[in-house]
Amino acid sequence: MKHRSWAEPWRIKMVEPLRMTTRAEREVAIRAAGYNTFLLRSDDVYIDLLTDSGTSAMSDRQWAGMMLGDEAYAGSRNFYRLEAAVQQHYGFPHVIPTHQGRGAEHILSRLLIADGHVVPGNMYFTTTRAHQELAGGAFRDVIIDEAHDPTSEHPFKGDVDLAKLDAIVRDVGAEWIPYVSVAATVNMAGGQPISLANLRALRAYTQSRGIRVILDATRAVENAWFIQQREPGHRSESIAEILFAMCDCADGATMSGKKDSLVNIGGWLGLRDDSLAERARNLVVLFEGLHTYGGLAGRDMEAMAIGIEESVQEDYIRARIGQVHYLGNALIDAGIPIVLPIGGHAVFLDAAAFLPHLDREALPAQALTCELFLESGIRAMERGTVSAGRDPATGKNRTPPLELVRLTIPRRVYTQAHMDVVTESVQAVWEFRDSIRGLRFVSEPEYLRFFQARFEPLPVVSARVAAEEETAGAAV
Ligand code: PM9
Repeated sequence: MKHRSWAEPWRIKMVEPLRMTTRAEREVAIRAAGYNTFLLRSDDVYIDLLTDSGTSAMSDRQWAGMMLGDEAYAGSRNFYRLEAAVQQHYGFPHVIPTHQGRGAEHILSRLLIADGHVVPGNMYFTTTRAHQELAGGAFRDVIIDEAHDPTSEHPFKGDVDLAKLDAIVRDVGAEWIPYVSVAATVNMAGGQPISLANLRALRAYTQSRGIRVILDATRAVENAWFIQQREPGHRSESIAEILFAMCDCADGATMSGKKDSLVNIGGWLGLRDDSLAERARNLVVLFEGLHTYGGLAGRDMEAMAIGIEESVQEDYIRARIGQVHYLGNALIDAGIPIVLPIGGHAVFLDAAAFLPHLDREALPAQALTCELFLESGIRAMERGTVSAGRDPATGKNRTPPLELVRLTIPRRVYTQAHMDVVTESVQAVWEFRDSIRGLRFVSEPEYLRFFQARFEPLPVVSARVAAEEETAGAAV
């Protein structure tokens, strides 16, 4: 036998029934949602692959921990449990809880970014960049070129291109760079990891120029698994050891515990610098809550402390990534274009290759999420033109090279049979892909438009076809 199974190291103790719907019901639902899967009611969804954020199934130990919540306003014992778990596994001496990841991003951005600052990073993330911009900064992408190519099989597409970073440092000056924002894994690139060698090289480069490194540790445990499996010299190291070594390359970290840490709510900001941490503790009181709860109940902090311990267990992470790769490999076998290599938390359909008859203005990835929902009640998320939003300086649409649909796998929630249904559904949509129409905006909110924008189907298959028809009509 070549491969041992990735089967889960847990069994199911409680189930949550799902509602099966008809196509007619789904047509009504998606129209009412303005063709935006974020605006669907979850009761209308069969398999929910919108996000892996806050959608994990907690363990019996975590649920038991919820009963140990110390709901004191100040100094809850659960805060000290969380603080100790973060210190042990992530290594940051100062731990400031927040209600979720963007709470930590908000505090950090207010603390470090001023007007005119430039924040280089290994590809943008929506909420992270929004907070950098709100604080007066401008994000600059320094990820390696391979990350923008869905067909490149580079094992560490999350790596920072140090030459690109150096060009920015020389251009604007190190004093205008509050920190380098480095994500592990890189969500918008397809859940792609950064190598430890690259993180260490980045650390050496930035240290010599007095620039901080801030890690987005949201899926750093999943990143550690890729380092263990793919990067020479790390096979015999534990996930916990690799995670600690990764964090050792950073001055601080923002964390959404809703992903790696297997909880439904929670996050934290980790820092090394004493005086910076003191200022962060003061700011958090304004926006989240006292620095020993940061917007969380005591029971939430307890669940996160236990989730951190569970997340670094080798059997858990092997099964977690194993399930994502099971789905990805099935789609590859079916000839569906997906982002390669398969990432850590999701399989990303390459909507540009799936629907080549649609130009980018026809929002192919958004259109594909709707077709998948209509076909079988599977909810996915657009990660392309709509998510990229507008440039705040010019007001123009950003045009990311990647136009993707994310099939995000919640942790410990769905079975292998659910993954098979997903594969069959994507295959069914693939069969009639040529007839899929594009979408256009009906309304667009100012911030993070992908969450709340509304759309309508284009009258013809795509804007390009419409233009061609018009030209042909004029010529007659
Ligand atoms: N990520 C996701 O679905 C949830 C909201 S955006 C659609 O992927 C990274 C890498 C994230 C992330 C959230 C946050 C923010 C920061 N960094 O959602 O505020 O993937 O806890 O975290 C989402 P919160």
